[in-house]
Amino acid sequence: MPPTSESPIEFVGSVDSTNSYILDQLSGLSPFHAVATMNQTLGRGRLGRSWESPPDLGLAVSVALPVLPRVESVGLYSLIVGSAVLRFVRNEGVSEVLMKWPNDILVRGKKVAGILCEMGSERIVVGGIGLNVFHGANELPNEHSTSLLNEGVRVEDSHGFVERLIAEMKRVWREMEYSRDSWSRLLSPSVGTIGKKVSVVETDHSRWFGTAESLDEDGHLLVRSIDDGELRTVVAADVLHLRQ
Ligand code: BT5
Repeated sequence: MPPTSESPIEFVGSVDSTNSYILDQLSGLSPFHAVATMNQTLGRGRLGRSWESPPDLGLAVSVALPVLPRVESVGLYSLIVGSAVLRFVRNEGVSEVLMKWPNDILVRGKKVAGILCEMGSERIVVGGIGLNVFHGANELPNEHSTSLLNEGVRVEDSHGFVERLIAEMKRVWREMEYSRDSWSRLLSPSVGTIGKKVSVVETDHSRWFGTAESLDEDGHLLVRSIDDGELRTVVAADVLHLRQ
């Protein structure tokens, strides 16, 4: 379906990666142009990992987001998109949902959505969202994942669903555009990791433990190590929430 000026959402039957699709045609896109599919065949995650969305079960959406005045780090964009997805999932009727730094939306500890932001051009950042929608309990990709259906939320109209998601992104974008507050104050309330005991798994697979205290102005996570009490800046590692 071609995009219209009021609602530039392109629904495609199948695509390798909605992020790659948007990145390939950046120059012709208006702000908030979105591409969505229920059949993404080569979904990408962070750090070279993959995102699975079996046909007709998982939704993949990417949005051409206008760059925000004070935001240069891709990590901040990921948290801003995450805060929109968090609100959206809550509004769709899921309780006990939180954002795990830096890009996971979890329901009762299980991943229902993942976010991958990539810088596109000087004016556009691509916000990619993979959301598990129609998976039954036996169709989930692993034991750490869940879906909206698995959480009791039945989506009736996929198009309306994507429209509501994009509307939430636009609302969050407006709020961020006009706010003069620090990023830490704006985004910390959405990051459920803050205040939790965590295990930090570095990209070389080494692991350490601590308590997540706050965010810095680039969206990095500040974690107080239990080894030496030092406040360390976590930039690109994975974080696991530990039982409190
Ligand atoms: C992410 O990466 O969670 C970001 C995923 C972003 C996917 C969207 S879909 C639209 C757009 N187009 C793309 O090509 N990508 C974006 P990461 O934090 O690296 O997590 C990846 C890990 O999550 C995998 O290694 C698996 O362990 C797990 N995983 C894969 N598919 C999953 C799923 N459907 N549900 C839950 N976990 C999944």
